Amino acid sequence: MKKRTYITLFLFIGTFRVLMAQFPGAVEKRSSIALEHGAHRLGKRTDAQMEMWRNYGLGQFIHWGLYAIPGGHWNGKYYAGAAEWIRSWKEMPKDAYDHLYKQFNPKQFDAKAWAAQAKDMGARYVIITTKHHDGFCLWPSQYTDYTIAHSPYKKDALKEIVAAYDAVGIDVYLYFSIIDWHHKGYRSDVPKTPEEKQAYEDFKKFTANQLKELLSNYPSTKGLWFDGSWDKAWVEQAAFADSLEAELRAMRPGLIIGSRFRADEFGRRHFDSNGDLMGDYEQGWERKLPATIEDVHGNDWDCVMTVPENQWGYHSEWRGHVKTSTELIEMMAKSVSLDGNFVLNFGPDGQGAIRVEETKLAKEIGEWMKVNHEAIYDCGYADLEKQDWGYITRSRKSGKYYLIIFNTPVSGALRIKVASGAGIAKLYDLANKTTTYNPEEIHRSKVEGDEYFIYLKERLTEPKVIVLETNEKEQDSDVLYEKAKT
Ligand code: JFZ
Repeated sequence: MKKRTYITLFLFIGTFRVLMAQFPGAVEKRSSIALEHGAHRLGKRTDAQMEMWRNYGLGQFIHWGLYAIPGGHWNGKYYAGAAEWIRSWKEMPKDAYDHLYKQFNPKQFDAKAWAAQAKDMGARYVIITTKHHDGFCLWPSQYTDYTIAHSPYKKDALKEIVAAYDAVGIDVYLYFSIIDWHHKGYRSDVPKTPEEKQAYEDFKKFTANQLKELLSNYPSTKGLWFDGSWDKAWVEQAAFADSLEAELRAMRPGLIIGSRFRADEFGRRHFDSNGDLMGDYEQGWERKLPATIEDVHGNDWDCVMTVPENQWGYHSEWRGHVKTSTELIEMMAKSVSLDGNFVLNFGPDGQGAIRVEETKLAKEIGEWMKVNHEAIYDCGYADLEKQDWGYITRSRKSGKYYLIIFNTPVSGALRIKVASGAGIAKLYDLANKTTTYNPEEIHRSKVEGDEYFIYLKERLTEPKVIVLETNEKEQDSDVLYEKAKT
């Protein structure tokens, strides 16, 4: 290549990188292949229902099913996996598991108490397991007998849960596993013989029927949270899954479905062969968080999190690192600061009771949320330089910034860099609005005009929020929104 070509190329890449930097979440497209079953939309959804989802901040996950009865043990032996997977353990006789429904009679189950606790914690949406991998249905499905209707409990627990959460204003999303260990036609490997193929067709029809049944039985449902969609047999069903998704969306305009439902025609999951997200939000942040805004590629996303290492569904013996409420609050703050929602999992026991450890965490998170929810609800990525003392969120509605402080520096100086030329208008404690920091008194770096240092008088024992209002011209939320788009 000639020297001039090099220079042109260099300038071109330079310009491209500067342009990309304007859109922190933007991702370079890897290629552009014509896909029939890839992403059907580029960039975020802009409708009101998705905006509602985006603004939740905090959600609750509930894993509840037959696995709650053994609670991670069988015959006195401890199962080291996640408790809801116990059926797949060599020590667990399949037949014994498949008869557990005859014991499902949760005497302490009180949907209203669950909903009240979730409300008190500050959750604005709930994801509830309607059917996990074992295939047991928490609702009286007409397409199988393996349901709660045939348990001694008899009643429709899902209906009670949906009604209770609806009543307190928490939006309901239904978890549904494609994997179904109970259905005869279910396969993980691609079916080969004509008999197997026919059985799998029956399974597909059954899956579609159940999903339509759920949406028509529980019309207040805002979305579906899919799982167990990684098996080869299902990954091959790109065309079927794509048309089923379209049918479900047509049944309920505004329905929200994440990226863990279907693959494209080349077997790519979550992101299609062009690198574009399939579904309304990225559903791959499971028990982990993105490190930077670049990691989320300008998409909506949720993080689902367990308290210990060994349970989604109830495990009577928690092991591994058990997270504290402060750690969970930090994960929530980090999620929101990176434009995502944080969803904390609960695993009620076989009697339907939420264990005391989870109740305590919910209460502690709720106490913090009562004072500080403004920094979480309706907030997202702030587009200010990341600081080591914690996380910055910004209200999509008011444009206010929230400095959520977790680590007080030894120097006591909290650095903040506002948008160029913006200047600080107001700076005050969220918990105690009378504690204000006078911008004239806080040290302002002479080197860079937009850099400030706030000196805290106290050492923190819990995360604290400082509200920052700048002199930026009033931006409407569309402008804020545009910035995060790819
Ligand atoms: C799945 C289930 O197998 C599990 O029982 C639980 O319901 C959880 C919420 O979802 O487990 C997964 C799914 C995806 C990943 C990890 C565990 N993942 O993408 O890393």
